[in-house]
Amino acid sequence: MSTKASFEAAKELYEGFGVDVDAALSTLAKVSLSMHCWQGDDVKGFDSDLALSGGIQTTGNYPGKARTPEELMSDIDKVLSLVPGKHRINLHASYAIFEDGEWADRDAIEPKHFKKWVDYAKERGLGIDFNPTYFSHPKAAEYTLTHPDDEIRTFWINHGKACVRIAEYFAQELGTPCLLNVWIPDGLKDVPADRLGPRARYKDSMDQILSEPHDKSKVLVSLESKVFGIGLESYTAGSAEFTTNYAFSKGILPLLDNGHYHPTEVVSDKIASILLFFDKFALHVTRGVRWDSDHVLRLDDETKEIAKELVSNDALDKACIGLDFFDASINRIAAWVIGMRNMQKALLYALLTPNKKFKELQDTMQFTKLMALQEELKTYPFGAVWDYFCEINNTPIREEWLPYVEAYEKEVLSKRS
Ligand code: RNT
Ligand code: ZN
Repeated sequence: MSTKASFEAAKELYEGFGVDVDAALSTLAKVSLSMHCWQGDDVKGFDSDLALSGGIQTTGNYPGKARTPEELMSDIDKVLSLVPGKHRINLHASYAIFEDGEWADRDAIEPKHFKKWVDYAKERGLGIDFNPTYFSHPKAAEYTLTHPDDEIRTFWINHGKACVRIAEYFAQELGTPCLLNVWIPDGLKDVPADRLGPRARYKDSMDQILSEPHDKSKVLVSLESKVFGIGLESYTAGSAEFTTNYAFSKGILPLLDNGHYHPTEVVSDKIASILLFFDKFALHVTRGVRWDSDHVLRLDDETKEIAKELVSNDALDKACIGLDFFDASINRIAAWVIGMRNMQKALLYALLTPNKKFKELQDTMQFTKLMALQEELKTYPFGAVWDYFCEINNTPIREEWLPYVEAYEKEVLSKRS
């Protein structure tokens, strides 16, 4: 049976269940995901040869990682050709591109160091999101925006300000707002003597960064929380309470990374509360396995539940959906493609749910019917609708994307040493 014929049959079933399938497809086509550049090179960047620091860790040494901007751009192209829809790329400051022996430290980077990225994005019609890089740097050996030494703290404040200017440049050049997400690793391995001091300094540092003039409709600043990092198990200055309260008080966005909470806490349950108090917020969708391991996103229950919260609460316009994982143990292009397609599948799955009808069942306390229908919906022919979405968006259906990655590995990746 053709993809179209299977789709038509599936559509009939979903419509019988009260789902508008055409609306689901057109809504999904409009969702741009922000694809993190750092899956391509194990979060290495181009501004130094230092090992990854900040309590985060990539594991594995699958061959073929991108070593240059050209390689990374070519890899991103390959991924985007295998993912339906139009997306955005998410860069870190450490991916500045210096030419002719030039180099600038993090506090002195300028828009011109990202011109090649802008050219790249313009040619492809992509938006760019951005992140200051508060790790993998000699001055980030201990603390950054919470540093007790004013000189070092000022260096990192200036880095944040430089990034505000660069984010505005991206937004201006590309005609789409740039999400500028601040995450710092600052914390302690062992029981703190002072929990307040570092947080007070973090607050002051953020105030100073935000005082850098910028157009708030173009630069959307977000603050990402975390519960712990490797070697920073006992205390993280940027905890969930710190970042959410700070974001609320300053009118910036909170960013929720679903690897950054206690293991039984779920971001899917936090979204509704965020929605009641913020106009916009950001997500790093990832998969933590026992810890903030940043495994490749699978189509698992929590990913589906996050998507359901976004869709059923009409929040697709309010959420900046970014991905954040870095797996060096498998083909990195495949890792990206799997994660991106899974986020889209989760959204489609949510869009193919009669959310309004289910809410009504909840409100009228028809819990038996609700459970029965929720469970039956799980075996509806979702795959036929997903395949059709891929087909009409000119991307391979089902596992047909994999041979393209295998060919790219043979022709391109295997030649990188
Ligand atoms: C780290 C945070 C942060 C980073 C990236 C590289 O725990 O999740 O978002 O993963 O900025
Ligand atoms: Zn993150």
